[in-house]
Parts: sequence; structure tokens; C-alpha cells
Amino acid sequence: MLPVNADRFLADLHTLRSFGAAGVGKGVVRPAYSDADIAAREWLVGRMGEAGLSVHVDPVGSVFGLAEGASLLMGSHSDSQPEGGWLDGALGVIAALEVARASVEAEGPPVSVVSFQDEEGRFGVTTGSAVWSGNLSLEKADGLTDRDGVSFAEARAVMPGRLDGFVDPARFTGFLEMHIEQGPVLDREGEAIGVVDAIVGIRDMKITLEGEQNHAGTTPMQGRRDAFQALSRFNALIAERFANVVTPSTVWTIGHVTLHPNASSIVPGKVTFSMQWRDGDADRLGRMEAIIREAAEEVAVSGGFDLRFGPMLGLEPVEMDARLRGALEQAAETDVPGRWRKMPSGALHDATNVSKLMPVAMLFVPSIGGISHAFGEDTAEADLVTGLRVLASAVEALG
Ligand code: HGY
Ligand code: MN
Ligand code: MN
Ligand code: MN
Repeated sequence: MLPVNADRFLADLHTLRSFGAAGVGKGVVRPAYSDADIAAREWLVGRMGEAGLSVHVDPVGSVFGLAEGASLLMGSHSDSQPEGGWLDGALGVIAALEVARASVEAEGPPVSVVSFQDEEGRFGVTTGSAVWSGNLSLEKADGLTDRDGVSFAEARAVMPGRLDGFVDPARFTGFLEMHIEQGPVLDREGEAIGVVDAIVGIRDMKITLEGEQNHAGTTPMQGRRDAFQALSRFNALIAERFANVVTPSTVWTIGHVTLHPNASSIVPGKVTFSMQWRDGDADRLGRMEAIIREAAEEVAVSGGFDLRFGPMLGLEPVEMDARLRGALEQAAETDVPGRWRKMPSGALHDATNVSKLMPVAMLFVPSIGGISHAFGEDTAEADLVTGLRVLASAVEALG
């Protein structure tokens, strides 16, 4: 196996955690293009250079450490959710860095490293890798806004002088992404490794319902056009209608709501909310979209609301490459015989976009209690190191 250095890997992982650290033993606040994210990317530029890689920052701020000639590409993202865990994304970047560094030292197979920008969707869905892969045009991305109204175009201008054009994907032979599972399965089953077989698809859009703002004391219940009540009704309607369409692994989330003007004594006049749904079957995603649009229309027409749908973003479900996956399975069976499984990913990953450009595969390590997208996210140190070893063995086998 490539002589990876577990102590150096863990030390780098903890250094990356310090950028945007939310407190001792907690997660990080490091959304795309925040000061903490940029500082972390500057640090990564330095670490990649020290590892003997040539650094390239693309027009959206994804940071590449390039090996010479044709190579595998490995990595993930170093931006976080607005309240994120310390490993989501970071683990894949630092594991890739350690494998690439060990490979340079031992004259092993060339490995390039990447930290994609805005995987966590401050602007879009996995924006940095979506733009690189062509799943999202740069022009459309530039027009997307975050929840405070800042545009992607404005935000990505914060890394001036470092923006070197897009990296030609033809130089890479495949992409490997290590990640925490972010769900409960491996932890519950006492297993050390998950080898991903497929990643679910997603649809995501903003919906606005506008009624009438008025006095909460004097406006009779009858005849109110209360935006919060409209959202409640919509939420109940879709849950009822999805029941005929979904499977136990289908999920949907209204995760961000802006209620206007959001005050106790005002009947709210307007609500804008995110509607996101995920499933492994693209047809089912389409049937759910039809239900969502119909339910929103129904609520709007019957209650006298103006209805607006924002642009719908989406990624299709994808399967992992058999050869790359096989190398990970073989490495897992050698390192932790009988303590690994094949499994789908219900979280999205940069690998979905990269699969448009080259073969991809993914490796999971357990998440304690299945917690992620929360400060409490964590993984046992021994599991982090097992994942690193399995990744390094697979890279060596792939040559
Ligand atoms: O939401 C996701 O699945 C990813 O972590 N951005
Ligand atoms: Mn992630
Ligand atoms: Mn995430
Ligand atoms: Mn992810």
C-alpha cells in the first residue's frame, strides 16, 4: 500500500477544521466564499504546493492540485453548510491530499486533488462541480442568488488573480471521492466502509405565495390571505398526494422559509420557501414535481394568492463506475473483511457532476449516530484512518 501517514492526515484534517470552527468539539461555519472558506482555500493552495502538486484555481474558486500528466483525480469540497459538520467534504479533500502526497514520496501512481466550490449549495446544487461538468452553465450559475440576495457572479469575484480558467477534464482517468456516510447505516451495523453503488437524484426550487398583509387583531379569520396558512395547506396537500408515489427512501424537505414581515401581530402577506425532493428514480422525481406544481396552484387559486416558481435546479441519479468501484470493494474486503457493504447515497456529492466527465466511484466511512449537516457530526478516528488506508490501497491497485 502507498505509505500514507495517518498522523499527518489527521493533523491536516484538524487544521482545516480550525477555519470557521464553531467552538471546541463542534462543527464549522464555512459557507462558500465566506472569509473562512477563502482562508481555508488559501491554506489548501499552500498544502497542495508543498505536496509537489501544481495549483490551479478555476473561475468559480474550485482549487485543484495537479499531478503531471494523466492522473486520477480525488477530492470533494471544503465549503460547509451554514451550520455544518467538520468532516462533510473536508474528509474527502484531506484524504485525497494525503494519498497524493504519499504517492509523490513513494513515486506511486500520479494523483491530482480537488476541493470543489459551493458543493453545499449556497447558490445552486453542488454549484462548483456542476459548472465544471456542464450540468449548469456559468451564465445560469451567475444569475443564481443566495438567501440574502447576493449573486453567484458577485460572490465568486472574491478570489481575484487566482482564477486560471477551467481545468481540462481530459487529463484525468477517473475520480474517487471519500466521504462520511451522513446516515445511520454503517454505524448501526458496526461496519467500517461503504462502497457506493449509486447516488440519488434531486430537484430543488423556490416557491413564493403572496397574499395580503394586514392587522392580526382586526382582520377577521374569514377572508384573510395569510401566507403562512397557505404554506401549511400546501405542505399538508403534498404529503397526502406523495403517499401514492413515494418509496421509503424518497425524501422531501422545506428547509428554508422567509415569511414576510415575520411579526406576531401582522397577518403575513408573503412567503418564499425552498422545496427540495430526492429519489433514486428520475421518473418519480418528475411525478413529484407535477404534484408540487398542482398543489401550489390549487392553494393559490382557492385562497387568492399570487404564485411564483423560481428556476428548478436538479441532478439526475447516477451509477458508479464498475472498475473503480471494484477496486474500492477489493481494498475494503482486504482491509476489513466482512465489515463493509455496498450502499446507495441519499446525500448528493460532487461525484454526481464529475460522472459526466469521467468514471467515478465513492467510499463512505461511518457517521456516529448518523448525524450530519449539524455541528454534532463526527466519525471515530479509527474509522477515518481505515477509510484513508482503503482509498490508498485502491489507488495503488488502479495504478
Ligand atoms: O445536500 C447534500 O446532499 C449535499 O451535502 N450538499
Ligand atoms: Mn459533502
Ligand atoms: Mn453536505
Ligand atoms: Mn455532499
